[in-house]
Amino acid sequence: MFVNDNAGTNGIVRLIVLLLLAAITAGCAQTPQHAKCEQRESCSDKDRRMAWWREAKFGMFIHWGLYAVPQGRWKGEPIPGIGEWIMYRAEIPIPEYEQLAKQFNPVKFNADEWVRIAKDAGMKYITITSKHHDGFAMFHSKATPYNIVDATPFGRDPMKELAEACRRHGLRLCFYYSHAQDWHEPDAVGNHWDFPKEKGRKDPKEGFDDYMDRKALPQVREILTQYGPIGLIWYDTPFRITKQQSERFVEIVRELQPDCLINSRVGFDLGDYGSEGDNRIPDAVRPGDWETPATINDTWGFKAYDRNWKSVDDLTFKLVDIVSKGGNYLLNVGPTAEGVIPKASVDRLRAIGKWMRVNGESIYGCGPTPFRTLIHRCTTKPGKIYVHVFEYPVVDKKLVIRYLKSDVKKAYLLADPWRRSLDVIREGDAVVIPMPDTAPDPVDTVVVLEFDGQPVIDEPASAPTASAVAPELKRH
Ligand code: JFZ
Repeated sequence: MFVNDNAGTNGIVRLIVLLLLAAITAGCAQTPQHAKCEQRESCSDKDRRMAWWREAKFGMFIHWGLYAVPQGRWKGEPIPGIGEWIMYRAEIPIPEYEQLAKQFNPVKFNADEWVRIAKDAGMKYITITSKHHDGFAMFHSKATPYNIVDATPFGRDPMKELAEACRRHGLRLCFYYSHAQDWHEPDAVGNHWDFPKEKGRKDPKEGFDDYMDRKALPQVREILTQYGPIGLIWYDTPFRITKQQSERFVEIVRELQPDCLINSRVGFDLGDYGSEGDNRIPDAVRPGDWETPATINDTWGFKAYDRNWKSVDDLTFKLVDIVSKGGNYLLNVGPTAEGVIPKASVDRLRAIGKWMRVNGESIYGCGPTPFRTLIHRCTTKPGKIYVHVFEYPVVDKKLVIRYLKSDVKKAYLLADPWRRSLDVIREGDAVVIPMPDTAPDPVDTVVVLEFDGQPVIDEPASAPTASAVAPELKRH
């Protein structure tokens, strides 16, 4: 049909506007995580700041402090609960707990070794406790002498050594800082055994602003100025603080290191990304930027008698499960008071690293599964689906991927260095791939499906739910 000039011009203008809009939206939506962009800043600012973290996917959490000295026991008695809470659980008076500093001499601490352990596991960042709830600074602080350089025979600043080692090995260093709870301070939150007025209180803490001005903010300033660029500040347990107080903890980071990320536990939903409840993995894909902080056994800080180490299978499954749902995995180790990461942890991290060196492509920078049904855990890159096969042998030596409408251009195993094409058979709504007799990877064999453009998924509303069809969920 012949279109008159005017309409044609309008049409072209409209088309250009639409294309521009589409391009802008596509730019922002490249990763679906743009959803939480704050109104104050443009989407691209947030995306730019988040980029390294979205790529990294896997980080090391380290809980290390004076609590590693008693390692879960006080006066000969095992204290239940997580190791770094021993002061609280055993209601240890401040003067007694302070004595631990005199015994803290981690002569075996070697920053390069720790960073290498993280790097060999395939982790891209390290988040370490610069100050936990016990109030003891694991870095050189001028705000209070209650810090590792001034109060221990060790006399070194491990955060400085870690910062240098991270720079050498190309990892990002990030700091945990307990901003609200500080059991060493009468004006902070938490210590009700030395300061009985604290017991049972629910209202915002009187005097908290003084503690902030005297200790917390000066120390956050120190960790943001003494150690070079910091990847993120991991605040925790924002109990009984006001929105204004949370905002000041945000502002100081923005002022000193505008690119430094902040986790949601700063309070009042002011962070850049969400930290899930500890050790919790959502049931389904969760939009936005989030991470699961989790321990490798049942404690964060070292406890001598906690030997409930998760298996390599379990840890690898959790990593894939989290990435397939759109999150990051922040996996914790608790070094000893000598400065050693327990061998059981190192062994497991090394095994994950072995898997990551072959299969890291299916983790780093990956988006979540395109499927609503989690029959297989899948991760994605543009034009690619990585199908993770934990259950081997697959049924009838075949991998069946249902509800896949698009045709697969090429399928291959990440475990195959030659990336030889696998047969792909179309059977109704499913794609069927005959698999080798024995598992190419005993932990998780990754099958890559390549497509022309983005794959189209067609899942009927009646498709079975995740729990009904994911045997690996039951296994772990
Ligand atoms: C906190 C700390 O109290 C703990 O010692 C450790 O550092 C951990 C990583 O974080 O504990 C929490 C905080 C939040 C939740 C659970 C435990 N939560 O939201 O479920």
